[in-house]
Amino acid sequence: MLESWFSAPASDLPAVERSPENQQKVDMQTADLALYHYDSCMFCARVRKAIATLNLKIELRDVMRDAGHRRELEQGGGRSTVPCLRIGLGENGKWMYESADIIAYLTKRFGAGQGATSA
Ligand SMILES: N[C@@H](CCC(=O)N[C@@H](CS)C(=O)NCC(=O)O)C(=O)O
Repeated sequence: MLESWFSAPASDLPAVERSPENQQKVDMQTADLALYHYDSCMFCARVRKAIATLNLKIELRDVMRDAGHRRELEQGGGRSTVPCLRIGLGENGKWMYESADIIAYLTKRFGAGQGATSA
């Protein structure tokens, strides 16, 4: 079971395609998102794969390679667990933990049907 979990796709989503105008709008909407993660974290890998499938430009902040990113995560989100998606900036920023919640949030906000089509 564990093996199938590892080899399972991050989601059942088809790849997303957008017109240049819609992609530009989405890029603006993702400009204040950041994913705190690290390379060898399997939960992070699932989220990174969903981000790629959804064709999103989301800044990746590696907490193993950058102590500043780790500090931001601990201070902003309250704990060091990854993956964590920072949504928004400053005091209005929200910190979303749990890979499944992050994937569901991104899919609902940016998935096919939200100005995007499946490839
Ligand atoms: N249920 C969580 C599991 C997250 C998790 O266990 N992350 C590990 C890395 S793979 C972690 O950050 N552990 C260190 C910590 O919790 O501070 C999810 O799906 O996101």
